[in-house]
Amino acid sequence: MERTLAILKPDCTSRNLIGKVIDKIEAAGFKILGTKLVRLTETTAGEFYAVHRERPFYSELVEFMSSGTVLPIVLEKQNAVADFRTLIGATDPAEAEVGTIRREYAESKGMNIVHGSDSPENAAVEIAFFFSTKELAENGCE
Ligand code: IDP
Ligand code: MG
Repeated sequence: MERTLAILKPDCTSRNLIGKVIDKIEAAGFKILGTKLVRLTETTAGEFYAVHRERPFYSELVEFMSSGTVLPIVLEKQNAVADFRTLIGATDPAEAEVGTIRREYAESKGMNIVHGSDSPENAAVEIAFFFSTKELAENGCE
C-alpha cells in the first residue's frame, strides 16, 4: 500500500469546503490514516515549500499557505501518489480535467484548494513534516 500527503489549503478551509473535498477523496478509494488542523507560520510554510524558493511565486505561496488554517491528511491506497494527482488535477484549475477537485473548486493557480505529494519519496518526507508515527493509524484503516 502506498501513502501520500494531501493538504487542504487555506482557501478550502475558509470557504467551508473541507467536507466536500474529503467526500471526493473517500469516494475515490483513499483511506485516511491521520489528519489535524494546523496554522502554518511563514517560516514553517517556507520550509515545507523550500524546493520552490527560487520560483517567482514563492513569496505569494508562503503568504497564502500561512494565511489561514490548513488540514494535512495522510492518505493510503494502491498507487496513492499518482492517483491522488489525477484526482486533484493540474496545478492551474483552468487546465484541470473536468471532475477533478481543482477544476471543481479552485479559483486560481495559486489558490488551488489542495496539495498532493509528487512522488512516494517526497510523500514520506512531507508526511514526517506534519505527523509522528504515533499520530497515524499504523495498520491502515479497514
Ligand atoms: P502542484 O501543487 O500542482 O504540485 P507546484 O508546481 O508544486 O504545483 O507548485 C506548488 C504550489 O505553488 C501550487 O499548488 C500553487 O499553489 C502554487 N503555484 C504554482 N505555480 C504558481 C504560479 O504560477 N502562480 C501562483 N502560484 C503558483
Ligand atoms: Mg508540487
